[in-house]
Amino acid sequence: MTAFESTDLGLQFPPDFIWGVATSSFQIEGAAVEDGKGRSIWDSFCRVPDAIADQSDGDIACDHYHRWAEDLNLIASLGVDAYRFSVSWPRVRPTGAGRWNEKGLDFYERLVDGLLVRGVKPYLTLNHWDLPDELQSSGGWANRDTVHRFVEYALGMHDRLGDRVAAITTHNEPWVMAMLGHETGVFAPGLKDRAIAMQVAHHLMLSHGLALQALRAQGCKAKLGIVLNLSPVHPATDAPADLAKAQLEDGRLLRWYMDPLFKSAYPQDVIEFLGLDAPRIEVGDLQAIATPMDFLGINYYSRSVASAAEPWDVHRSGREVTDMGWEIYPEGLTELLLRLHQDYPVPPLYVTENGGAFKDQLINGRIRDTQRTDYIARHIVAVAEAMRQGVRMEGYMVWSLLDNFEWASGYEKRFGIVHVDYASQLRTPKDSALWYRDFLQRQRAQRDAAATGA
Ligand code: GCO
Repeated sequence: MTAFESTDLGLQFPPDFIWGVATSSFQIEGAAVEDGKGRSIWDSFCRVPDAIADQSDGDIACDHYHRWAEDLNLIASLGVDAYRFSVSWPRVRPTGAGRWNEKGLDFYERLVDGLLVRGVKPYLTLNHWDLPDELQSSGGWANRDTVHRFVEYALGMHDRLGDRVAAITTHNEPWVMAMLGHETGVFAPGLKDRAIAMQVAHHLMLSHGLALQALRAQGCKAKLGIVLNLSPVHPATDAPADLAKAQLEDGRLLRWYMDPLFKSAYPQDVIEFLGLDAPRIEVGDLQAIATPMDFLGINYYSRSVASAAEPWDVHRSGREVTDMGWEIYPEGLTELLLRLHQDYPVPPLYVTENGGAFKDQLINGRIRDTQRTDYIARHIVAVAEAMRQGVRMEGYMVWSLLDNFEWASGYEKRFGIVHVDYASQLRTPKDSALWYRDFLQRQRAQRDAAATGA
């Protein structure tokens, strides 16, 4: 038995702390060309030979577009407070400009209303990577016009759902879209050009700020924020070259996004490193990016280790790694949250994603995924430790509700707390889901007992 087979971590979170589960549109919805949906850059990228490890695509995925009601029942059965999902931009506005697609909008209306009747708060993300393909043909995020198309999209979704969602996130992980999509090219749209990648990063941040301003001008009541993937970057050794590498990586991963959001400036050391690859910035852009937010979401999976000579071998630390080959390093989450709290005037923080891929075995209808439970529990403890040291935290969400399309890894990596049999689309809650449910039940019971003074 692992330390966390018990549901009592000896922790009591504040009564209004938000517990949730997260997914994203492209990874679960399927129905790639149904009801008027346009193609996204991920639909196209999946057709590039060898772009996806198992040569799969998002055409069916978890078939959530049709099974949404069953999935909402699953979510409700876990007893979570919130569900973080994303809207597929090309489903609601097929070419990213011009005509809106009523059937696509209806789907998200059903989803949001379905959450509300089940007592679950909708946390809506506008951009979890599936940009309309049509916009990519005119340069995608590298084209400044896309910034304005995004603001229109944000306003359109606000018109439809702004009165019912608890929170709106502009972008999920701008670093991933910019760097993996445009510098290393392992994600859609698959470009390999640093200057383009940095311009994309800037336009993503600019569109975030302008969307916030436009939404507020419309009287938006939902909380507004952005989600960043962040990690502490540790030098492999104390050698000056490793220290310098760690400093630069920290600049490119964390400060490149946090500094403009909270200090209205890009980090000077990174600008110098980029030289001619630095983005074009217009007057007023940095002020727009620094528009105040109601929350900041952090996606945390592992730490990062910088090594100047050769790539860091993750097995050197002797720690367990997940099926993604990511080192399990929960104390890195405490370290990261404390650092954000100390270095920046942050709004309340959420862990908007945290979880692990492991090799699950379905035996007699049961998945004993103790490693995943252990992973989640240890990271919840890490959040509690940050809070004990003074960090303002508002919520924690598990990635992911369902096994799903794990981008370039296809369906080979399973992050769900609920198992999906892709042939039959049967959902089976894993032991980690049952643990999470019981943990939340216990939190609520303690909360109620405290409230009645029992
Ligand atoms: C992410 C993505 C998820 C991934 C998860 C695991 O935001 O990086 O939101 O889509 O599936 O991070 O790699």
